[in-house]
Order: sequence, then C-alpha cells, then structure tokens
Amino acid sequence: MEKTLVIFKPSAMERSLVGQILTRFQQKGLIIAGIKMIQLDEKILREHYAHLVDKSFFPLLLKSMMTSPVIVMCLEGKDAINVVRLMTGATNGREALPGTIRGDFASSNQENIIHASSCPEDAEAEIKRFFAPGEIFEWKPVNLNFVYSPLEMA
Ligand code: IDP
Ligand code: MG
Repeated sequence: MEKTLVIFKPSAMERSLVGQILTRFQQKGLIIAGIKMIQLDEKILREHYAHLVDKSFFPLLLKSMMTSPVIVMCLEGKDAINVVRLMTGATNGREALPGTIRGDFASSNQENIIHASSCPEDAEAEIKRFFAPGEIFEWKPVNLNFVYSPLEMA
C-alpha cells in the first residue's frame, strides 16, 4: 500500500467543493490516513513549489494559495500516487478530461482545485512537509477485503 498527499486548494475551499471531492476518493476505496486544515505561508509554499519559483506566474500562485486556509490530506491505497493523479487530471482544467476532478470542476491552469503528489519521492517529502508522524494513522477499514484481493494488499 502506498501513501500520497492531496491539498484542497483555496479554489476548492472557496467554492465549497471539499465534500464532493472527498466523496470521490472514498468511493474509489482510498483510505484517509491523515487530514487537517492549515494556513499555508510563503516559506512552505517556496519549498512545496520549488520547481516553479522562477516562473512568471509564481507570485500569483503564491498569493492564491494563501487566500484561505487549505485542507491537507494523506490518502493510502494500492498504487495511490498514480490512482490519485489519474483522478485529478491534467494541470490545466481546460485540458483535463471530463470525469477527472480538474476536468469536472476547474477551468483554469492556476485555480485547479487540488494538489496531488506526482511521484513516490515527492509523496514522501510532501507528507513529511505537512504532517507530523503522529498525525498519520496506520489503520485499515474492516471492509478492505471488498476493495482489494489479498494479492493486491500484499
Ligand atoms: P500539477 O499541480 O498538475 O502537479 P505543476 O506543474 O506541479 O502541476 O504546478 C503546480 C501548480 O502550479 C499547478 O497545480 C497550478 O496551480 C500552478 N501552475 C502550473 N502551471 C501554471 C501556469 O502555466 N499558469 C498558472 N499556474 C500554473
Ligand atoms: Mg506538481
């Protein structure tokens, strides 16, 4: 089982989309390993978006990500990083496929509803960035045998 990090961005918070999106992840069978509401600041955003600090849009992205509190969430499941990225869709909401979260809820490159970790190295660093060890719970719902076969849970 693998863990990944999701952030409900201010675009999800302001547009009251958190419940609908959380429902999608739960319907898929992903397990909530950690969840909390926080206010992002420039320091943590410069770390989190280090690959974008030189882009012309970075100041606007920074401002947007600090306009409201966000909800950070750690999801667990088989191949969770890839599964959540597929559910998230392309970065630009106008290019994201219908049926994906961004495809269904976003019409913007910047205001694209959620963040989702893109690879195992990023997921590990991002979970550490936003959660203390005691805030991540190792638990399994009792019905997990109806989400995965025993071979898939190994
Ligand atoms: P991702 O969120 O799909 O992984 P990244 O390239 O890692 O995409 O970019 C991080 C975030 O930066 C995006 O989700 C989006 O909010 C913002 N962003 C990326 N490219 C652009 C752009 O060209 N214009 C405005 N914002 C952008
Ligand atoms: Mg990214």
